[in-house]
Amino acid sequence: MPQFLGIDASTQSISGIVIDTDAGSIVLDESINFGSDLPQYNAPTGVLDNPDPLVKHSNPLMWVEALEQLFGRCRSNGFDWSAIRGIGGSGQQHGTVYLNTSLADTAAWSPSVSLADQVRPMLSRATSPIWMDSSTSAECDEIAAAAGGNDIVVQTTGSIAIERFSGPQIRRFWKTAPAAYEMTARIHLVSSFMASLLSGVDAPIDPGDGAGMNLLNLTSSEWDSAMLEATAPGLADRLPPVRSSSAQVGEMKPYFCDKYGFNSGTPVIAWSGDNPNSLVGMGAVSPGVAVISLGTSDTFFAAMGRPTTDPNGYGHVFGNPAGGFMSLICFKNGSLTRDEVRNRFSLSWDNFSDAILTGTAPGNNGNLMLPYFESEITPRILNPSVRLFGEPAFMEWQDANAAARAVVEAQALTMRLHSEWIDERPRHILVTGGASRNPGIRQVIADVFGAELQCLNVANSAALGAALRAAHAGNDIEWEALFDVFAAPDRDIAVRPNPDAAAVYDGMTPIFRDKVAALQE
Ligand code: XUL
Repeated sequence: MPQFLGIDASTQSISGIVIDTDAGSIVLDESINFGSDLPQYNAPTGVLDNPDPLVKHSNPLMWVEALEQLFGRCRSNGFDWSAIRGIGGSGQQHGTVYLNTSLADTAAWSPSVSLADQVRPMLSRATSPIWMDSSTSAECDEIAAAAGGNDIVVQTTGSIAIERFSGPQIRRFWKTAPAAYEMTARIHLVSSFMASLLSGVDAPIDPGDGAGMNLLNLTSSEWDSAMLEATAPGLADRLPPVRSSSAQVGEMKPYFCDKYGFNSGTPVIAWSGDNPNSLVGMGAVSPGVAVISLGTSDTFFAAMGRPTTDPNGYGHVFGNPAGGFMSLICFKNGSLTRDEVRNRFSLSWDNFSDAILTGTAPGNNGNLMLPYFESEITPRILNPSVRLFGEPAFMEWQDANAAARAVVEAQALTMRLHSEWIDERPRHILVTGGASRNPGIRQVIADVFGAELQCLNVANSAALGAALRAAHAGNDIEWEALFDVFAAPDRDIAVRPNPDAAAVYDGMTPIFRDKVAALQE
């Protein structure tokens, strides 16, 4: 019974999904939460406290320890890792890990010492900037200027220079800690760092995640020497190579075989970013369907026939792990923002859904929220601000029903506005992520886009995509065969748009856009 493991190293947790391709079933779905399972790291949502609200870092040792907990907990619960025939992975995008040695230089790790203790002395930077960080505006300007302008940066890399992308983050490290930068032998993404830990080689970066660095030339799929030069000195020597998403990077390191029972020789496939993995996990690797992923960040993405770019600079082009390209737009105020509103009124998720579906109607009686509890990526808002417009009870946070609908309508309207640049209009939209289970949230998205929404049975499409990539790579299993079994939408929960809502949202979209523009001024 061939089984394949997909691991998702995300902002708030590390999860593993195991698929059995003969049985056509998921045989393991387990998660380690940084807040509840690793409270000693003081990062309940995976992010370390920092006095500067624009700085968002995590502790890479927390990720290492969570990986071990995942393997250890499943084994204690009786799961047999020796059945695994291939391992793929997914990492939160853009985050960087700084090492004073190449991971390939490490001697055999001792199974009697924790991995975190063995990795600690290898770090040349104790913390890792992650995708939520927006502290690098100056570095973005410097990189764009050195490269000849953002028009060139976007043509070359698929995105303008953006605060959370790895290149600007690396430049800031070089500027603020030049001695530590000098001592840095390797800079990995979260994805390639995790793949390196498992395989004991310096794992490459794939074009799916590599395109989120402002360093990869999209046409050649190699590091772009002009972008490297514009970013930091000596960067070419510090980056791992770029290789295809389906490349085998190595075999499971003896440390994991001895300690947790993996077979020696188990292939480790190149890891990719969480959004490229989700594209695979949703079975959406060909143009024509769009995916909305509702997680810590909300994202909107789709496979692209040709790599067009966003004239407003918000959207990105990444490598599609199944070949070609994908679009991506990222919204930072995702699940934590929905939670803020829900917690304010002590609503359960069922109450939250009922508030939307039975307590309010499309358009929310004119009540409208700008829900920027955190600084925002799309649209760009560096000074977080929450604004309420409409009826007095709503504006005084006294109307739970209107507040629940307002936050979700604002999120969906933002997605609609900022996805208009993508060439292919989706035939339908697939939704994934924790909040895709919520009927009220699903209905608002279907209504705002005027499109049918379909859901999968698996909430964590990034981990599933990583497992599917492991099954596809080198195993002669076609994508379509895998998608038919593992990524078939659940027909029972297809959501049709309410025909009366279209006119309401057509009218509301420009009002919302103008209020956001006023906030940005
Ligand atoms: C994508 C992005 C986020 C992270 C979340 O560009 O920044 O979706 O990948 O893990």
